[in-house]
Amino acid sequence: MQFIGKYDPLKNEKIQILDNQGNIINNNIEFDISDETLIEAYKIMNLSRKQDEFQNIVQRQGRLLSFLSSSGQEACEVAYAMSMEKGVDWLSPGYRNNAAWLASGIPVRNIMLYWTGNEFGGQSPEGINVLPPNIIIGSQYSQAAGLAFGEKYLNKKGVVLTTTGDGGMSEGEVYESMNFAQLHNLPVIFICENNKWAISTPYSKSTKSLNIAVKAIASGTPSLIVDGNDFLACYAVIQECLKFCREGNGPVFIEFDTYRLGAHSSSDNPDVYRPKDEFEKAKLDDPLTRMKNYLVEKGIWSKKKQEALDSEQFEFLKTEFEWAEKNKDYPVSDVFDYIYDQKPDFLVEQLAEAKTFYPDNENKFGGDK
Ligand SMILES: Cc1ncc(C[n+]2csc(CCOP(=O)(O)OP(=O)(O)O)c2C)c(N)n1
Repeated sequence: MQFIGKYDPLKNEKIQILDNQGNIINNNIEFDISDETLIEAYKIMNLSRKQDEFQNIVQRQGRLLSFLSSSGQEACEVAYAMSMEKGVDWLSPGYRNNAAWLASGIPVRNIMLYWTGNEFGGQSPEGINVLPPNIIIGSQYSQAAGLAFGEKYLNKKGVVLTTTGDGGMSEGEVYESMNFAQLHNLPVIFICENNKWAISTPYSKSTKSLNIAVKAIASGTPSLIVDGNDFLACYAVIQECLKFCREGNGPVFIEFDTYRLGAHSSSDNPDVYRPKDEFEKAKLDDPLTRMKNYLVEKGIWSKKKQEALDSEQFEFLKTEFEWAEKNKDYPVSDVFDYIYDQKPDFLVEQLAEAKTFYPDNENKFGGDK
């Protein structure tokens, strides 16, 4: 182990390999990552950033209901999601995890469908163990602990990853989940993507804690702070944490120190609450620029490759969105069908009433079934 138990959150120690220019500044950390994996990771990071930009445009045209972007948080999200073993490990996400969804194999079209309001988009394809996006802050932590209990009880090998924001770390449920997971020695990686803002509440107004990672210590859970905009550091730490959990050592907590470069959601305007100089400073730490510089310096990326990638991904996003738009309608019964095994009377009545408003919707496609 080169991280767990070695870097002390009580001393505010943070794990970092690359500086914000993409230069290696910590030669003491060993990491094993192939050029192919680096390029694959960078392409997913770039796709997620482009998808955020694209979705912003179509949302403003009224063609998407709403969405929440991952801009700024791509490095840590791609690092943890691409490290999961497909069909074995699980992700219990929040709503701001576009880059993680892509890296875990969720098709772009499904994500877009979700943001058009079609619930089918929240279902993972066969073999991809990702729960639907969780809007209730903190509850994804409980679900992760429950899932991990199931994995252990059934003698399966899966590690469960879950993630919330800095604001989410003030929910009682996150402590309860860590306490439960530690008590039962469960294979869970609890993640906080500390992006410094909970809608318009700044980090300084949501906690007086020394940092977020120390909040795990009270439950007995080992914790680490990582530069969340440094893909190499995030990847190296995740590899160790997955191994730690697989070897039966119980849960671990990671605080990724990052920054939300976009708005909270497509309904939000951060210019009214976020200090301009803070935002300008944060842009200098952009994880994509850092990774690109590192790859160029390594001789495996170039301006030409970047241009080709940008236009290829833009075309791809357009095609995916055309599909999502064509398939966005769903039967009205979808809204009522997945809550109770036996619909209570009041829902039966509501469904009948809703059908009179949307008489043509029952045969709508509703996704790639
Ligand atoms: C239990 C609960 N309370 C309140 C909300 C309303 N809400 C939606 S997003 C948000 C802020 C969350 O901030 P943070 O956890 O830092 O995550 P971020 O959006 O920055 O990724 C709040 C309070 C909610 N969804 N769930």
